[in-house]
Amino acid sequence: MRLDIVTIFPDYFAPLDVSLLGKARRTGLLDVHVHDLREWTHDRHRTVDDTPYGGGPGMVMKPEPWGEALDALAPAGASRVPRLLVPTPSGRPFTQSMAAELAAEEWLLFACGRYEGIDSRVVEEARTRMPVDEVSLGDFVLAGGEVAVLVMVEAVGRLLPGVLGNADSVADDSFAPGAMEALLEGPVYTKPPIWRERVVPDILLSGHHGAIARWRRDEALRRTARTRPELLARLDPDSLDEHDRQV
Ligand code: 6GU
Repeated sequence: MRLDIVTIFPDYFAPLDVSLLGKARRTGLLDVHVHDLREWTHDRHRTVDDTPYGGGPGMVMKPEPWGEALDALAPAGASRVPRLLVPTPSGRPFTQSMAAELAAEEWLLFACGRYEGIDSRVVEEARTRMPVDEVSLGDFVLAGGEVAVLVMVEAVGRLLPGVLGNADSVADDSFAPGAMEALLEGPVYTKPPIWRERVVPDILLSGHHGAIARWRRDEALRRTARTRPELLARLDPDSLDEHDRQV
C-alpha cells in the first residue's frame, strides 16, 4: 500500500519508522511518503495560512499550496487516483470498519490541516477528481490532523496482510467485523498463575477451548454492558444466542 502524507510538520511522522509499521516499511508492505506542504508555497515566508473570511479567531489554511500539492501528488487525468483522507473534528467518525475498508485500498493520501482548518474549496475541488473522506477520531479537538493521521495509519497498517505476526489475531479485537463487532474485548492474562494473591480465572487454565471461547464472549458482553452500554443496542439480535441473553 502506498501512503502520501502532506503536512507542515513532517517530524510528527518519525514514529512511522518504529515497531510494526517501521518493519512493514522496511519489508516493502508499506510505502510511505511524507511531504512538507511549504514545498508548494512561493513567497519568502512560505505562508500557508491567512485570516478567515467573515472574521473570527484563528487562521485558515490557504487553498493555493493545497491545490498545488494535490495536483502534484494526484495529477489530473492520471490512470490511478488516491483516496484522499482529511482529518477534521467535523468529519464522519473513523471506525474499525472504515479501517478495514481503507486497508483494501492501494493508495491513500492524507491532508493534515492545522489552525482552524483548510479553505473548504480545497476538498470541494478535490472531490471532482478523487474519492474524498473527511474523517474524525471522536468528539474532541486536536491541534491538527497529524496525530489523527498517525492513528489512522496504524489502525489501517496493522490490518494489511503480513504486517501482524499472528494473522488471525485481528479477528478477536474489539470491534472486529464478525463476532466482535460492537463488542469490547474482555480481560486477558499471562503467567504467573498467581500474582500478588490474584489468580487467573480457572477456566483459562482448563484446556477446554469451547468453554474458554464461551467465557471470553460472556466477559466481552459484560464489559461492553458496563463501559459502553450504547454499543449493545447495535448488536444484531440474530447474532445473540440464549446464553448471551442471560449474560
Ligand atoms: Cl481527525 N482532527 C482534529 N484536528 N481534531 C480531531 C480529529 C481530527 N478527530 C477528533 N478531533
